[in-house]
Amino acid sequence: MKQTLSDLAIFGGNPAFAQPLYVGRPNIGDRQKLLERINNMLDRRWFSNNGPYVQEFEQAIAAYLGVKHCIAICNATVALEIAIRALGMTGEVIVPSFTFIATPHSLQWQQITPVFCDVDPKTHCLDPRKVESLITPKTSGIIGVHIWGTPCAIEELTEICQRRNLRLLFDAAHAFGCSFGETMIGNFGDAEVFSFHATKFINSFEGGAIVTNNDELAKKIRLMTNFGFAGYDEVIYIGTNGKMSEASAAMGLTSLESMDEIIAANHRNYQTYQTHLKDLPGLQLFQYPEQHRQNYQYIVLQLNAQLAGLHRDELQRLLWAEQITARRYFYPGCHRMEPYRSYFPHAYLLLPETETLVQQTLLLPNGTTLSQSDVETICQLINFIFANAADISTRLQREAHD
Ligand code: T4K
Repeated sequence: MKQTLSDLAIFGGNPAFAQPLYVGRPNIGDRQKLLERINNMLDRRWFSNNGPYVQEFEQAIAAYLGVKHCIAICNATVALEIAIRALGMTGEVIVPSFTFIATPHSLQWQQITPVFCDVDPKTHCLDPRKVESLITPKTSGIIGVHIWGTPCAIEELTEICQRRNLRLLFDAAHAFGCSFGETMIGNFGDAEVFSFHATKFINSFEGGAIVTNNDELAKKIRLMTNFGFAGYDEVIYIGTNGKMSEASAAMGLTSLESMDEIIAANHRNYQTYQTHLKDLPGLQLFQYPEQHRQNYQYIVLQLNAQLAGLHRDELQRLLWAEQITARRYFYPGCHRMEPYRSYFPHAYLLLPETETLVQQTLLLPNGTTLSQSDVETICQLINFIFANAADISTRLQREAHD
């Protein structure tokens, strides 16, 4: 418990934690079950190319989501690239800039121009009211991102795409286990893409999946994922190698079996953060909408420096010194990263809400590796920092000048 400013690690005190706490610490699930699966895989000597674990993983996901087709992929970035290509997107595609760089890169990688659209400050997702003015004769589609697992404006984007004859893909990298009302994410647009990267609440070390209810599209995606092979020695399509390995699927299956416990841990931590971080000036904890199912993976703070008396970056430095590696997702915004900042140096003018969010958001650790007492310690620390915000900020600035 910190009593004076000198107790803060940044000013020479002992860090609150002996070991670093991370945003995106992997959940493992039942270790024995995983090792058993890996052993079976070794015995079978079948490591990739649509092996039994990959098939089981795909079936489990499709059944859980109530979706017709699931194609497991080596990661979500390649999954996005394949889905974009299979959907025939070309020219320009509208995307948010407030997302992980993989979203626009998956377009630019195949010479399609990502056109950045601003987000709704409440949901942090694409603002459908700002989408239509960005549509040009070159626009072939929209990629909505369910950021933090919150469904983006699915109905509005679907209506726009139907009316303007555009393809609609959802980057659901954050949204496995989440719903839009009663319907699971995975059932919307032309297709949706999940990530099972190590840092996601359900992980397959590296991994992703494309899900769709469109039979033709699913067939095309399967071919594209395996070089276009329709059988031995028969290639009927342009393709790449997007296959998931058996080891990844073994981890994915094991992770799926622990999904309820992982969500319960995330939810419990989220509620504890909620209880202890309310009423702090200038600080908001992102509220998950009650009407949808959530995985509660991301603990997203939004800090208004003027009201708090402390900038988000100062809070991040203070927390890192205490071994809490809070992350500034998605700073500085894709439009301010290369190659986009060179291509569109004035993009920020159309992205005021994104510009605010990238300056204000800070993510805190969550997941099964975090105990209740860890969360309470983090919250006590943040409360102490806020109670002394002005003094801390002054001292940080003075020390920076010394
Ligand atoms: N679309 C969206 C909206 C996404 O957020 C992402 C990925 C994608 C698409 C693409 O999905 P994938 O192609 O990756 O399947 C991390 C993840 O690598 C990335 O998957 C994720 N989003 C993004 C939000 O976060 P970085 O660059 O921040 O990773 P890194 O190495 O800094 O690690 C994040 C944290 O996790 C650190 O605090 C350390 C901890 N960590 C990480 C790994 C890999 C561990 O404790 N153990 C580990 O094994 O991107």
